Amino acid sequence: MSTGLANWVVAHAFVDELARCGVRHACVSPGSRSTPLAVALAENRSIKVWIHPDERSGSFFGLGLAKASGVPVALLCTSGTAAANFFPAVIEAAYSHVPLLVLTADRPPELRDNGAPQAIDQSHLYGAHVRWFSEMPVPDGSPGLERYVRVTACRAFAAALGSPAGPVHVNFPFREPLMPDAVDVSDNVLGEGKANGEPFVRTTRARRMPEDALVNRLAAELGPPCRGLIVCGPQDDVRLAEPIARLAQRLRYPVLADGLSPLRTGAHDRSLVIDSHDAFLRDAAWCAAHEPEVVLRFGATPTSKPLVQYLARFPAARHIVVDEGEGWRDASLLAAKMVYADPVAICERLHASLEQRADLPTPWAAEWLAANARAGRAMEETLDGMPELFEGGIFAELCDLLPGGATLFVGNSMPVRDLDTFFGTTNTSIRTLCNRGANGIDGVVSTALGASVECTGPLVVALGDLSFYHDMNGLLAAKLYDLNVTIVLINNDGGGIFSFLPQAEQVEHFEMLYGTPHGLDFSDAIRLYGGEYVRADTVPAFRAAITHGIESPRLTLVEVCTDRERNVRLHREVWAAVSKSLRAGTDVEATP
Ligand SMILES: Cc1ncc(C[n+]2csc(CCOP(=O)(O)OP(=O)(O)O)c2C)c(N)n1
Ligand SMILES: [Mg+2]
Repeated sequence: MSTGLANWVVAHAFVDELARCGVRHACVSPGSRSTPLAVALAENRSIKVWIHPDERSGSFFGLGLAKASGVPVALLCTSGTAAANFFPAVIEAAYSHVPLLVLTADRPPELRDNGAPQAIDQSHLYGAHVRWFSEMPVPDGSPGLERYVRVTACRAFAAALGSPAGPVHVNFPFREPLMPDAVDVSDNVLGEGKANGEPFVRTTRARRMPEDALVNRLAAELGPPCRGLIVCGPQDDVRLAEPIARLAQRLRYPVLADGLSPLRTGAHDRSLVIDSHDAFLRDAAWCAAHEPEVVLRFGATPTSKPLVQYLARFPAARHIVVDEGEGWRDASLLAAKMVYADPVAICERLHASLEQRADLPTPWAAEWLAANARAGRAMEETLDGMPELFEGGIFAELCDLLPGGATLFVGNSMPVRDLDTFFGTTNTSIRTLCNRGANGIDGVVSTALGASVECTGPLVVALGDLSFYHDMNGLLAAKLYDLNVTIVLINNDGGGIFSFLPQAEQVEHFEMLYGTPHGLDFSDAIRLYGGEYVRADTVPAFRAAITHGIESPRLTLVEVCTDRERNVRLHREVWAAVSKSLRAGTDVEATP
């Protein structure tokens, strides 16, 4: 078999298996060495190819597709620094448990480490950030190779969907000529795929069901009347809302629901859901008077620092962390128990084995709900009294404005924090997403655009100006593929988050080192990519702009210009009003 044909066989067999396993999308960046795989992906009828000249944006776009769907997405690039440009998205996928199949083309061994062009050391390039690395052999047409390729593709797919899910790296050396002159398919060059269209190896993974003994032990710890809390951090699995809400109701535990958890929005029972904790847990006196005995945790570390600090005050409480992915998500070192089991199953089994508590309403739950109601009202009133559109108010508005089925993708820095503080709860089912694995301000535009492809409803992305600037290249995908998202650009001309830090007072060169103003006119950027620009400085203008953006078939950028220092003052005004509201009388306004 010629070298070109051997390359063709390896690439087509690998891609054929990915498609049989269920891969539907591939983000391909141009290059020569990757030709066999690029052609195989383009020729596969089950896989849609998305072309991204910039690998960094392309890999984040793939991350967004996989994040929104839960199905592994393939990335492909040529050899050299192209592969290194995938690194930020690979890291984010590793920490946020998103399945990615990272395929990098490489030079054969005789063209490595000896001055050959565009050759870097790609072996284990992403280090411990991938769930599995495999170095493919140089295709040489040897018997048995196709079988190995097919098994490896299935194994890579399975590893990406492991527990927890994450990125997998397969490095493909190809020798020239990269392509055969012609492929005579009648020669049966691809011989080994299963005739029934099944993958070569189908991996099945059972739900990690908790044993009876574990459920009974947990029920004994959680069941007796006590000051218990459920904390649900960032969690992309929307299936969890209903079972957690039902368990909370049975235990009468308040649920401290992160803005990135599925508990805040939707038709499930939200009567025990706490959404203003980020504001009222800043009040030290309130925290001191509300010591929990048991904390049952789901999802990643909460976005809210006040919540994390509140929990850390009480290390004597029994902290039970449920983590289906066998991780160790306990940065405050509080966990007394790590429960490695399917969280839906844990909730359902506990619900079934616990008696409805008869001694209720408890003052504990009532106090949390009352504080939540007071804080919520104080925030609303303070926002209503503001003459302008405040950064936090953007998220309160989006909670009211977004229709059912919409997705709100938020950037890191202040947007994710303001979402957590101000978004509230709603009966409308709105999905909230963020790159919260490594908290980067990179790749936000691309991840959101990728996610929009897998979302049925409209997608709105709200992000800061530096985050937008960081990934402006990502906008090309919106132009090339007519992706209709609405971007809310919160432009405070720099890094607004830093103005909340002690460095704002302590560091002489604060504005140069942290503020980093740029003075860019972003209306030009959005026009470059064929989008529409709308500026919104007031609440009514913002409402109209969002409604327009959602209805319009085009990419829309809604820019809200704010001032960093004033933004800090307004946040502090809100928090002061919340603290004051907690002390205004002792009546219980919401009973469980
Ligand atoms: C890739 C990356 N670089 C740097 C940082 C550090 N960082 C965190 S927030 C921030 C400023 C972000 O500014 P912007 O997106 O405008 O949001 P704002 O703070 O104004 O809300 C920076 C530089 C980071 N998280 N990720
Ligand atoms: Mg900013």
